[in-house]
Amino acid sequence: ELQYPERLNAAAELLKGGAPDALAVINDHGRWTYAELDAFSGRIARLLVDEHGLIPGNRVLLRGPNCATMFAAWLGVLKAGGVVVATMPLLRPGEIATVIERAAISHAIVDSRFIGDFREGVEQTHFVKHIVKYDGDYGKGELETRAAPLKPLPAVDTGRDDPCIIAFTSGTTGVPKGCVQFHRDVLGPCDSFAKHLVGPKPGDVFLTSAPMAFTFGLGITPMFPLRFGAACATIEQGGPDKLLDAISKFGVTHLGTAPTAYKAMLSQPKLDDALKTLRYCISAGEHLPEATWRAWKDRTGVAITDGIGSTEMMHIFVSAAGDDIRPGSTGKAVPGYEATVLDADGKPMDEGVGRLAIKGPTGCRYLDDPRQRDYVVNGWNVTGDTYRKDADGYFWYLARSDDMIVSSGYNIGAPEVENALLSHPAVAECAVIGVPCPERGQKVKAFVVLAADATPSEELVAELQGHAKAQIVPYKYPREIEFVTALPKTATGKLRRSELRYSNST
Ligand code: 3SK
Repeated sequence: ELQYPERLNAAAELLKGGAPDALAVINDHGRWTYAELDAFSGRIARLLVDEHGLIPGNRVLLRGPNCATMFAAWLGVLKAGGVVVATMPLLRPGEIATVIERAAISHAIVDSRFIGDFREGVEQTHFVKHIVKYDGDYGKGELETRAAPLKPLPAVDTGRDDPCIIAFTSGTTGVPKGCVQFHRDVLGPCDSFAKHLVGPKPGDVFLTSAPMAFTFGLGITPMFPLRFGAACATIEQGGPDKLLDAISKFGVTHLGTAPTAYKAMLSQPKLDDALKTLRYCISAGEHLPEATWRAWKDRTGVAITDGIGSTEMMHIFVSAAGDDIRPGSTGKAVPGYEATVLDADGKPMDEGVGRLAIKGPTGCRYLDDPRQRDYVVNGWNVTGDTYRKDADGYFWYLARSDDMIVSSGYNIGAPEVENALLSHPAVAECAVIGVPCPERGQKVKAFVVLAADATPSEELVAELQGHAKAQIVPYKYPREIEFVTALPKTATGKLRRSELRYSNST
């Protein structure tokens, strides 16, 4: 069990992870040591407290891509005892207004390139009294200039159970929910998943395509590297090409990104250069198809550590690394967590198929939301995923609980069909849903984004159907295939099958 002292400030703890002159952040604009990040975040805390009247518990919205200034702002808010609400840089004004209202934002620190939409969002609300702009890491914006002459504020005396983050879910299934995390919840994933499965150490360089607003990204940079004295590399946009460039440029050793990015990087010649330093890969955010895991291992020699986590639980709670990996399985409960599957009556089973449920050092605390009672049941955090637990405690993903297709009485997990299609070279991405069917109740339909060199045709439909039948039990093959140019996704890159279901519901 993870034990933390009653008085705890997560930012101060993280910054103790590295030697003062060790590298903490690196990007196209410069390098920052632990001492510099500590001082910069202390000055931002001073600015917020002395000049903007921030008191512990105030909620501070952050808006901008990952960079050293963003990390310093995040640490600065925590040092000041504030509560960070990091937002996806691409949120639209109406979505920003929802976050502002729900989280009762009083202060905001905004990258000046993203200020327009932000102000439009603010105008729709009665909150946000203080807005400070910064310039990414490009130069001397308002935040940097005003903070520069100030004396760094030491971290205020916060409690381990004081809120320090409100993270909004990405909204795959409806209105985003605000998840409240305490100071100890920032350290928990570092001291469970990161410590036991990843093992960061000084000299390592971490990179992610995910912004801090997605807690998967927040863990990869800056939480995990800082806790263990390693460094964070940052890029502003996380496409496969940019990831590969950054890996080579900054000597990245540890990468955390989504399955689609791993698949896309496989076809890039730049991958060879990246492999000079890259030695640890983490995948989350979506189920990692076994085909992608195997292709990545064959091409790079690196066995991706797959994991499932949630914004509610802060980070990954089921995973496996190294020799413990069983290809196709997400893994076992991460040390510190207990994981089970629940039967139809909500009872934990030793093995079998059911809803994945978790207990551990982190847990769901929705901000004023009745959906809390659906997520936490009898002390278990009940995820929306259906898994099979085997006798060895390994969890095998079947589907999001609402992605189960029932056709002629057979249960068909959408990802299983997607995995089969993805192993065909003509398929770049795909999504599978059940659509109404008079004979079968539902039938399997696939939406396919073709690889650049493939052309849609009736023949290709038949070929893909035949390919699927050869990979999985034939009754699961997609009876209908539609070629599309893109799939609907959330801001964090999760597939929105619900949107496809909605537009195919009649
Ligand atoms: O989607 C996931 O698996 C995940 C992982 C870590 C943190 C947050 C999330 C949603």
